[in-house]
Amino acid sequence: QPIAVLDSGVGGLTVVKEVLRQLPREKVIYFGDTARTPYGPRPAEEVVRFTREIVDYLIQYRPKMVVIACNTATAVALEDICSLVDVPVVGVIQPGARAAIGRTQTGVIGVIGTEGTIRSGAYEQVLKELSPHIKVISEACPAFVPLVEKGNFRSAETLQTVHRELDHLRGYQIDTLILGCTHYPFLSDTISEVMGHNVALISSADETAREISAILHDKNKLALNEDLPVHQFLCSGDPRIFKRIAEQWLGEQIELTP
Ligand code: DGN
Repeated sequence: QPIAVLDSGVGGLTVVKEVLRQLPREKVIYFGDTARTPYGPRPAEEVVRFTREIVDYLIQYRPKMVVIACNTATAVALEDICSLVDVPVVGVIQPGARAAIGRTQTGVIGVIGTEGTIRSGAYEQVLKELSPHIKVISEACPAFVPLVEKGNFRSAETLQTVHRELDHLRGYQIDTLILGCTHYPFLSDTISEVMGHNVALISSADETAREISAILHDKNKLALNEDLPVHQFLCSGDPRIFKRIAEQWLGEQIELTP
């Protein structure tokens, strides 16, 4: 039984990469909605509808778990999807928030994400529930996802864009910055350069993979097969761009299901 992973585009591949590293025996089926990316600026109802459509589609592969590897969709659709399917559903917000609380010394946590994620206040709510005195500085960075979807991870344009969006965050005492969008780990070198290397970057991808591992372990659902699985990748937009970015990021050839 595979783990179903979905995102608005290539961002969820940051979660997949960590899952493959931490759980090499697990088979993944991935759906990137590259034809309708970005989700960030879309109204919440629309993101909920798209997420439902994708989960409805993926469920035919009989996954043992559904991972919403998109912060924007997690923020608005997690509860809805939990009531829709009868397998565990994992979002990307709780794991990153928990890791950030564990890491901060100054008590000031920065959160960057899409407009949809920041507007929802989901991180702020979870962080304050975990630790009421924490100070949260949130910032939407709408220019980042289009850069990543073009495969533009490290260039003068990327550096300039990251400076423009993040420079003013350096005035606060942020020592921990949550990359609250699964696309952002593609830019983490540049983000770290701009924020300063003493600011810890929390990737929701790494933390979510740990959570997936813990849930499968608890439920005794870890894959035990001897052979390494063949993963399946699907996208709704241009398959060539998706394949190029996926292979570059994952460091291996992938099969793209038409
Ligand atoms: N990867 C999605 C997220 O984590 O929010 C965002 C992508 C988008 O569509 N803007």
